[in-house]
Parts: sequence; C-alpha cells; structure tokens
Amino acid sequence: MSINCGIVGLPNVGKSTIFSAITAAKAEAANYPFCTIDPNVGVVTVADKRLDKISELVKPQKTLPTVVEFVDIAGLVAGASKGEGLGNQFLGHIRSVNAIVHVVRCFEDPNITHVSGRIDPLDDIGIINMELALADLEVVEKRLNSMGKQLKSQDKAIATKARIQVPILEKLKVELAEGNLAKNCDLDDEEVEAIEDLNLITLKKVLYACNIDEDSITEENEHVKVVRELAAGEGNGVITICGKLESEISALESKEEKEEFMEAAGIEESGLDQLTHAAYKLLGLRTYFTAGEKEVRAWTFKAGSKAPQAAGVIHSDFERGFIRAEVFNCKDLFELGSEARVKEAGKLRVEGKEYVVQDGDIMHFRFNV
Ligand SMILES: Nc1nc2c(ncn2[C@@H]2O[C@H](COP(=O)(O)OP(=O)(O)OP(=O)(O)O)[C@@H](O)[C@H]2O)c(=O)[nH]1
Ligand SMILES: [Mg+2]
Repeated sequence: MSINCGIVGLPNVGKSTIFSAITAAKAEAANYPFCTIDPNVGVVTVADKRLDKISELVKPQKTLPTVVEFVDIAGLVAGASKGEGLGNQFLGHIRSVNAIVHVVRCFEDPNITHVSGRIDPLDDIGIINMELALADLEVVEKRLNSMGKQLKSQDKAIATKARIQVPILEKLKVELAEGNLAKNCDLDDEEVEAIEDLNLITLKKVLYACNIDEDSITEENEHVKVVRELAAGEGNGVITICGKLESEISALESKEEKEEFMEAAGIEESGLDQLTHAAYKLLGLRTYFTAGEKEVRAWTFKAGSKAPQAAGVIHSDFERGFIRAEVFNCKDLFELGSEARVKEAGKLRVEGKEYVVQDGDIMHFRFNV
C-alpha cells in the first residue's frame, strides 16, 4: 500500500512551487494562473530515522523506505465545475487519491497575483469546496441517471446494490447542490461503504497546507490561525510551509547545506517531512519493517490492522496463506543491538492471525499458498 495525495487550491497560490520543492520534479511554476495544464505526479520517500538505524545494525544490501505519491493539478476557480478555467478537467486525476492537500495562500506579496485580488483564506477555501462539491454532484447525478436500468436488472446483486445506493445518492444530491461536502452529510459507515466506488472527493480527509512568507515561520500569522480554527472544527490537519524557501532549499545540493539553510531560516522540519508525517497522522497510518541481509524495508499499514492484513501490504499471497508472524519491536533491536540478542532475551514473539501489528514492529511472515 503506497498512499497518494492530490493537491488542490486556487490558481497561483503556490501548488506547483510546493510540489516541485517536495518532489524535486520539474513541475512548471510561474507567476501565471493556469500554468499547470498536465497533471504532475511525483513520488517521494518517507523519512524515518528508525529505518536508517535498523539498516546500520542489520547492514543489508539495500534499504527501501516507503513512499507517498503527490499529484499536482491546475488551480480551480469559481465556476470551474461549469467549465471555467482548466482545473475541473483534472479533478478526475485526483478522484482515487487517499487524501487531499489543499494549498491555501497565507502569504502577502503584491507581486504575485491573487485571483480575487485579496488574501482571504476562508473565502478561498469556500470557493474550492464549492467547486469540489459541484464536481461531486456531477458524479452523483450521473450515477443516479443510470440507476433506472440497474434497479430493473435481472442480476440480483446489481439490483440490490442499486436499491441500497439510490436513497444515499438522493440525499447527497440535495446536500452537494447546496455546496455541502459529502463528509458533512451524516452518512454512517455502511452508507459510506455503499458509495465507495464513486470516489467522491469531498468525502476525503483534507490537509491544509498554508503557504506562508518567511516572516511567518517563527511567528504564526493571522491567516494561518484562521485556517487552524477551521481545520480543528472539521477534524482535518494543517501544516505551514514556505513555498518560496522550500524551492530554494530543494535547489541546494548536499544534506548539510540544506540543514544549515533550514536552521538559519528557523524551519524545524522540511515541507516534505511535514506533509508526509501529517498525512500519516490524518489517515491513521503506521509503519512496520522487514529486516534481512538482502533488504531492510519500511511498509505502510492502517493502524489497528491484524497481522494477515498487514502482511497483505507486501503481497496478497502473504495475507491469503498467512500462517504466523515472528515479531519484535525495533526498540528492542536498538536496545539489544542484534536480532540474535533480541532472541536470547526472549523478546522475539510468535504471533497468530489475531495479532494487532504495532508501529515500529519488525515482522517476519510465515505463509503457505
Ligand atoms: N512570495 C511568495 N511567492 C510564492 C510562494 N509560493 C509560490 N510563489 C509564487 O507564486 C507564483 C505562482 O506559483 P505556482 O506554484 O505556479 O502556483 P500554482 O498554485 O501551481 O498555480 P496554478 O498551477 O496556475 O494553479 C509563482 O510566481 C511563485 O514563485 C511563497 O511562498 N511566497
Ligand atoms: Mg500549478
């Protein structure tokens, strides 16, 4: 399971600047609304000090971190859902992502055009949410229109599914048309599952990335405070990132230079690390490791997963043919220094199908298919 995030926001708020900085891919960035006309996809690795430490101890041939994929699309404007601007054409590219990164302009700079001519994060977020809701409305209406046939289908499974979906879709249609987000429509878990295949964007969790100026790094500005309040009420996440500095940092060659630059600017965690860590937190994701002479590797799984499901992240065969897992936590490895000593100390456990995998576990799966 690798996770992916879709980046949305108004034009010219710094989406591509942040995207390029974090992926060091060459997404176009220019002071020109709508310069992103192709979806840009970038894959980044998730920094994890524990992985480095395990590698130091195990000395494998290779070390593989987990990754997060980011998709950069063109800015959305009011009316995008009715064909204004270019953004809504690209919403299709982010329908299947796990989370939305919503870039909000929280920096003042008279040289950089704002589409509404003033900096107002709540207003900006409102415009984007309205467009996302209307884009989802289109999907819901399309599905509703095709329901007549399905309700009459000879295939019982299709007819039953349609009967379950119709009332949920009707409810969503009314709410989305008013600009309400699908996740605020009081759907219970079963209802959400029943319409999962629609991939509604406004059902996804959001991470607000406030693009701030240099002065606001050490002292939070008023725009960011407003976004924080909003996000807290929604159960969404917030990070602050200075697009301008991040792009300067990404241009530096060595790790030392980057660290020096960040320290001088007062940046504690790079934009990329902030983004990936916040996304993990927002989505309830955890990391386990596999460690052998050939390869030490980090894997992403959902908190609360039992051993077979966690094994399925590596390969579906591991889940299907799961027999047992040999487990110890990386903390034990760090304390004792080697797997042999972990074993001697009786810290290596054999766990079965009901074991709930913990963050930082080092897993060895036994399976048979
Ligand atoms: N002052 C300042 N300028 C920034 C910052 N981030 C981005 N910019 C500038 O804002 C302009 C637009 O940035 P982009 O990254 O292309 O914006 P975008 O959101 O991708 O825009 P579209 O793709 O057109 O929707 C560029 O001239 C950037 O240099 C920032 O943190 N501070
Ligand atoms: Mg762009």
